[in-house]
Amino acid sequence: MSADLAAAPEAATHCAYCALQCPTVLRDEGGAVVVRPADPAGGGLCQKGWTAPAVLRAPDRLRTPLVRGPDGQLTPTDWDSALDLVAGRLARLRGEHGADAVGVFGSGGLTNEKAYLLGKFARVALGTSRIDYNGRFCMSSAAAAGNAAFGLDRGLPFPVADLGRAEVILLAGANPAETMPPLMRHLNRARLVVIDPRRTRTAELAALHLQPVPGTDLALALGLFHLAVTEGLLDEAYLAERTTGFDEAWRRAVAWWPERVEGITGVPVADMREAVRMLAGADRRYVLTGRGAEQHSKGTDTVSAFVNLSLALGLPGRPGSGYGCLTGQGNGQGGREHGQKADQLPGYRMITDPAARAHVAGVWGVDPDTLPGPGMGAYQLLDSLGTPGGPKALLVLGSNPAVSAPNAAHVSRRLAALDLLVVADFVPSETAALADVVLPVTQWAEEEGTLTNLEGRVVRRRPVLAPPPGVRTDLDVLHGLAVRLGQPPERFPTQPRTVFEELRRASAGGRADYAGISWERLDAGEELYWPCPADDGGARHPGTPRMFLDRFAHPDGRARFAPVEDRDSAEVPDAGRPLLATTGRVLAHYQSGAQTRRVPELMAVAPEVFVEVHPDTAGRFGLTDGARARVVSAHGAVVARVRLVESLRADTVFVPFHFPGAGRANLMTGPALDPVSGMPEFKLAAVRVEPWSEPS
Ligand SMILES: Nc1nc2c(c(=O)[nH]1)N[C@H]1C(S)=C(S)[C@@H](COP(=O)(O)OP(=O)(O)OC[C@H]3O[C@@H](n4cnc5c(=O)[nH]c(N)nc54)[C@H](O)[C@@H]3O)O[C@H]1N2
Ligand SMILES: Nc1nc2c(c(=O)[nH]1)N[C@H]1C(S)=C(S)[C@@H](COP(=O)(O)OP(=O)(O)OC[C@H]3O[C@@H](n4cnc5c(=O)[nH]c(N)nc54)[C@H](O)[C@@H]3O)O[C@H]1N2
Ligand code: SF4
Ligand SMILES: [Mo]
Repeated sequence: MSADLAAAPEAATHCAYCALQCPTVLRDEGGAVVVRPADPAGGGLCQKGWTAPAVLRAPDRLRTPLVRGPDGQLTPTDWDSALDLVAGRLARLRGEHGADAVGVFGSGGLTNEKAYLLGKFARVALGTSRIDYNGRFCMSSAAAAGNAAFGLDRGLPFPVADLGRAEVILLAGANPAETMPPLMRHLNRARLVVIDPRRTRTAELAALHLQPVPGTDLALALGLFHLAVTEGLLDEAYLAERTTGFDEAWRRAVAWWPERVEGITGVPVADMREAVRMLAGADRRYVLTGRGAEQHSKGTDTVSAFVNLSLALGLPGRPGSGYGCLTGQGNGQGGREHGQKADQLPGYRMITDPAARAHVAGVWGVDPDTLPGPGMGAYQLLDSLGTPGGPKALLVLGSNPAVSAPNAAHVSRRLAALDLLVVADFVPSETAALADVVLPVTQWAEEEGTLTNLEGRVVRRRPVLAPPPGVRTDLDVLHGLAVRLGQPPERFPTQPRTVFEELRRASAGGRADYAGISWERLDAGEELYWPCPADDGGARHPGTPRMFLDRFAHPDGRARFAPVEDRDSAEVPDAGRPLLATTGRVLAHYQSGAQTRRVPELMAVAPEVFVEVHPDTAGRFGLTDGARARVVSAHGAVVARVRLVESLRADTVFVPFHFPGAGRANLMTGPALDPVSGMPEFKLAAVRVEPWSEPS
């Protein structure tokens, strides 16, 4: 067991869950962990943060490795037997079918150290190209659009606190009042423009709520851009000095005049005009996107269209204004920088770039030619499991794709078709339940490391509690497997700090440069945002809270407009499936619910899956408030309790995705992907809704 896990009775750390990474103080009170906000005046914690310690002592917490026995049951075993078995079978599959017969699925919930070591494990110990992670399902469309526009992808290229001084903020498809409640203290001074088909708690706080047909944000953003031009609201000096590509983008957008856009989106022209005038008329203003705009088969183009709008008004790279994406997972930002993404190496380097390969191979002490090439995105990876030529084994760390991946029935079948599914988790998730080997790991309050929050700031995770006997860290698991696969032990360190030191070197000179960030500096209370290059001639680099103030990260220093146009979504309603289903979150649950469904206080508030339906729609389809219904798409059906919501669009229904079994929202989502980012169409399925009663 790692020495770093010798825990202190009180520890300053951060929340277990989302990318806001609220600072907390944990106290071990005789084995019961009590959490409190480190900065109670500064926004506190949400319900999930307050109740997170319950998961540490979940009655079904995994405490011993499990191996599926001849009787088909998961049976307790010891660590050596479990690791010997996994390594032996991985080596055999690799020997028989080649390195790509083994796949790896990571997570934006993993610390920087875990994400880094997981990528290294895949490329070096396994030699496989088949690695990707759940961040593909999260902000990958915004990342693709951000890289194209700015030459670099940091979700918020400014501190969140800057939002507190904004006059106007446009939120496209984000519901922070439920998904990041403490963030609202930074948003409540601004006039908000909220774009959401539902009248969410965030929309209720808005000065202006645009309520489009789901999946039409691209048209809407084109319409807003069009109005910015035709109303004479362009920032001409900014366009000339700081951007390229306006003419081509405008040549496309010219066809998206407001009346046409109203016809597609249902948003009145007057409201569009009001939104653009509000944004253009203020000094300090932001355009922010969330998953509602991004999780579509045209998500990248949709974000690009919102970036175009923000560039037209001169916002990015200007103090007090900007564009940003509200990244979601605890390490949603760091998770995409250290090499667990199919096409990347640490430092946000591209795996196809010979110089990047040479640098990282040098740090790893291997020949660059032995590093595999790019793999495939998360959905393609899951879709290929157990197919001829596809991986026959999969190692999952930090994700529950049986619930959270799109086209869930199909994905569950693919997981079941594997020769070997290995899941490291601390609770028996729905994916762990399908596994051949389950490895019990530590949780946030029992381990140490770093995460990079939604504003690109690196925060320290610190332990307060010793893990239960029988439980190991993810780093220990990777070390144990790597050594059994013939790697030198020192190549896979188990001390997070040692891994971080290596990560600094591997990221040095890359786009996400952490070389100047040390645990000493973090522990001394410095707030360090990447890029933070190594000390330069003695002066410590201060990190980069605000990016792009002088130049964007493209070689010419300019931001690029993207020439985008609207197109149909993959899901189009028809007579048999006349409604549009969309999905998302509720305050009380986190993601696939594997953690929060184990917290009694949260289950009391949000016990089961529901489908929000407008009363008129309910009347049309014979649905009753509180009764159960089946939401049926071309891909599958979800059973959920009907909740009538007067403020919803009549053509739209909404299902949260936190629930298991027949209540999985992803039973109805399909396999369509964004062609650039590989993002699934999580936010749209053409459906019908019908009354349902339990078969007797
Ligand atoms: N309570 C809670 N908080 C969380 C999480 C959680 O699971 N639970 N997860 C974290 C993570 S990983 C993430 S990524 C973030 C996500 O944070 P958000 O992006 O705020 O969350 P979502 O609920 O997925 O989507 C936001 C809104 O998009 C709307 N929407 C649906 N379809 C469309 C559409 O076509 N267009 C537009 N404009 N809007 C649409 C939905 O109605 C929803 O209100 O939250 C983080 N915080
Ligand atoms: N329909 C629909 N589907 C969606 C979305 C949507 O809006 N609609 N949103 C998508 C988005 S944005 C996201 S981010 C994904 C998230 O969905 P998932 O990838 O399934 O994320 P979680 O539910 O957080 O799953 C994390 C699992 O890993 C475990 N875990 C947590 N931390 C660690 C760790 O450090 N190590 C290990 N080994 N295990 C750990 C948890 O116990 C849990 O079982 O869902 C996506 N799916
Ligand atoms: S907002 Fe996010 S980080 Fe803050 S307490 Fe809630 S879940 Fe935790
Ligand atoms: Mo996410």
